[in-house]
Amino acid sequence: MVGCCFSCSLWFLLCLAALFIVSSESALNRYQFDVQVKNVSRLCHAKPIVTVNGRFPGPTIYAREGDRVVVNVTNYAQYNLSIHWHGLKQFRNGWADGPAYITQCPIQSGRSYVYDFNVTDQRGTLWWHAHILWLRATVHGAIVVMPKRGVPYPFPQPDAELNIVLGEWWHKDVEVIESQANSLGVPPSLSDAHTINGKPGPLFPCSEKHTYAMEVESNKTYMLRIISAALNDQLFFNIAGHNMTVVEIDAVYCRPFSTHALLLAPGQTTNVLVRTNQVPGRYFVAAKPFMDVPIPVDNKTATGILQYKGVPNSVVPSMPPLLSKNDVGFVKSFNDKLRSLNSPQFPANVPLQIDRHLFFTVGLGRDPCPTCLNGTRFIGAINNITFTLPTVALLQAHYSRISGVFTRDFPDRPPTVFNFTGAPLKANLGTKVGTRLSWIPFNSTVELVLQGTNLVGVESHPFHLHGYNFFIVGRGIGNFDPDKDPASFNLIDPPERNTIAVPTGGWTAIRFRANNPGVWFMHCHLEVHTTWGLSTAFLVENGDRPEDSLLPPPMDLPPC
Ligand SMILES: *[C@@H]1O[C@H](CO)[C@@H](O)[C@H](O)[C@H]1NC(C)=O
Ligand SMILES: *[C@@H]1O[C@H](CO)[C@@H](O)[C@H](O)[C@H]1NC(C)=O
Ligand SMILES: *[C@@H]1O[C@H](CO)[C@@H](O)[C@H](O)[C@H]1NC(C)=O
Ligand SMILES: *[C@@H]1O[C@H](CO)[C@@H](O)[C@H](O)[C@H]1NC(C)=O
Ligand SMILES: *[C@@H]1O[C@H](CO)[C@@H](O)[C@H](O)[C@H]1NC(C)=O
Ligand SMILES: *[C@@H]1O[C@H](CO)[C@@H](O)[C@H](O)[C@H]1NC(C)=O
Ligand SMILES: *[C@@H]1O[C@H](CO)[C@@H](O)[C@H](O)[C@H]1NC(C)=O
Ligand SMILES: *[C@@H]1O[C@H](CO)[C@@H](O)[C@H](O)[C@H]1NC(C)=O
Ligand SMILES: *[C@@H]1O[C@H](CO)[C@@H](O)[C@H](O)[C@H]1NC(C)=O
Ligand SMILES: *[C@@H]1O[C@H](CO)[C@@H](O)[C@H](O)[C@H]1NC(C)=O
Ligand SMILES: *[C@@H]1O[C@H](CO)[C@@H](O)[C@H](O)[C@H]1NC(C)=O
Ligand SMILES: [Cu+2]
Repeated sequence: MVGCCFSCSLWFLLCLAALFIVSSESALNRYQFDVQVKNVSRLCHAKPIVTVNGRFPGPTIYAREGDRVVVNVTNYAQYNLSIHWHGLKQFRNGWADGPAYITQCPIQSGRSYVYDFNVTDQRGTLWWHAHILWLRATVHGAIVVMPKRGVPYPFPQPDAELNIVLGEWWHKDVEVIESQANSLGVPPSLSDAHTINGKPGPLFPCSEKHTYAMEVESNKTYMLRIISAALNDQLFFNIAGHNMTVVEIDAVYCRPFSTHALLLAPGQTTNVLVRTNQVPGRYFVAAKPFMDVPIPVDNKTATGILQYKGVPNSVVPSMPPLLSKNDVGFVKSFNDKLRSLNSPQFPANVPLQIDRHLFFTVGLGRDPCPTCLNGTRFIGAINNITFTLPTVALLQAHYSRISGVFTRDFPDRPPTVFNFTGAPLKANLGTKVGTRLSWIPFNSTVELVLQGTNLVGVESHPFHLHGYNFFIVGRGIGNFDPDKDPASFNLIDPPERNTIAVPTGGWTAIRFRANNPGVWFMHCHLEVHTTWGLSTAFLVENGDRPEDSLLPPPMDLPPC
């Protein structure tokens, strides 16, 4: 009896061990990325664009949680270039993060660099993109991190999965547009189309071949992995006749909820389940911008088609009800529904004791520019500091103790307190220009309030932090009140993500534990604002132990 029990439980333990071995086995996923120029045709025009492996969008990276990913990026284009793996935490491994002049010097024409990283403790939909100039307009693609083998999703297993990458398309060369706008100090021209998997759809001319169609079978559940690779526009996304169940944001499972539309800021990802339970037919899928202030925006709608199998192409698809450009009511209710799953398996480890309180004003301004059109140029600033990229990568300067590249005195608070979101201050206030980093001791808990400003106008700024996810514990309209607002923070199940849109004329409070040593860029993910200097970086110190310290740089790290 005892023996039997013993052998039973031994057998059980062996089984468990076998299971553990199976689920902890990690694979090596190798990719070759040839960055090359290719002539691509859209909207009746052909133009050369920078691509990876000649594809637009580029190839998808597949991995499982725990895997190692090795990508040999070879640059055959005329531009210096680097690639960022957006949302991958790159624990101790900033060398593989990718933002040019932050964690590495760019890969020069004709050279290669091997990005080598582990996908640790995260799973879901992320993406990769060029992180220099405006090259990410065409140099981007999906990253799909599957759960460990044998570990199910915390929601019903979908019958199939599809990736949907939203983007923006310009007739002209984006690099010409960017450099002309910069030399004149004015905003660059708006995109000419939005795209769904690289295609603008039939609302645009010459689009017969340029419409993304996803064929589906009736009565199945599809998981759509939706990525916003747009440069300057936040996008609504919906499907005619079908609701979506949101299950994941920025590669973090969330509390599921049903919705008829989504909002994605540039850089964000959202996984949804769609049940194909409608009359077999053809249904438009639409992406159009959200903009709640009178700032010019590319207001055109990209469409794709959800096509039930067997339905002929002659059937005219039905259009979903389009949200109005400034539907702040929808945006608020959508954001209110976003919560962490906060299950025993996926707890929301929100920092409760805060070591460091940061208050950053984020917004636009104007600085003198004698050579510009109006004698001034648009700038972005955080705490009145306009970030300038160095000519030596910050991470290398930090690791090799090269002095004179940056200072670590980024202020915790703005120099002056004013009515941040009050009447527009049209005056040319000017900013300090510099490469100043916010210095954070290892493993500190940080609360950062991002406060929008109205120095030339209010606007929603989607902020992205490299190296970390963070919890969005609070947000509001107007000025953050440090005495009153923390009382309404959600410290139980706040959404966790890597990119968050600070509301127009308002603030957002985020929390994270600084347990990943290195230099981590934080910036507005509107490319136009990053270009203007709406960015900064955190310098997170090493811990005491070797395993809490930055790894040494790889041998092939590109030189400047
Ligand atoms: C791209 O295609 C257009 C139209 O077919 C053509 O005029 C142009 O020469 C091509 N450019 C290159 C670099 O192949
Ligand atoms: C990366 O690719 C280039 C071009 O194919 C090749 O020359 C180089 O040897 C590769 N690097 C590694 C480490 O495989
Ligand atoms: C990836 O994981 C392997 C195995 O644990 C380890 O040897 C390697 O150093 C890790 N690489 C990085 C870049 O963290
Ligand atoms: C430049 O100045 C003119 C005249 O004051 C004004 O109308 C225009 O809007 C300004 N342009 C920009 C980009 O600020
Ligand atoms: C889908 O399910 C509905 C309801 O269960 C059923 O009426 C319909 O026939 C099914 N359609 C197909 C194509 O199986
Ligand atoms: C979508 O959800 C709304 C609100 O719950 C509901 O009224 C509507 O009937 C749903 N539509 C479909 C096609 O299920
Ligand atoms: C889109 O913007 C253009 C120019 O900014 C404007 O003329 C047009 O009326 C707008 N269309 C819609 C549907 O808002
Ligand atoms: C800030 O400005 C807004 C709008 O002009 C005004 O409603 C608010 O009362 C001002 N707040 C303070 C503290 O002055
Ligand atoms: C920002 O800094 C500039 C230059 O030091 C100064 O003139 C300006 O008053 C400051 N603006 C604010 C809002 O603090
Ligand atoms: C970071 O701090 C937390 C809370 O004090 C502690 O539990 C954890 O072990 C620390 N992590 C490291 C790597 O020191
Ligand atoms: C590429 O980078 C190198 C080294 O930083 C620099 O000398 C060169 O001018 C850059 N080329 C371009 C086209 O920007
Ligand atoms: Cu911005």
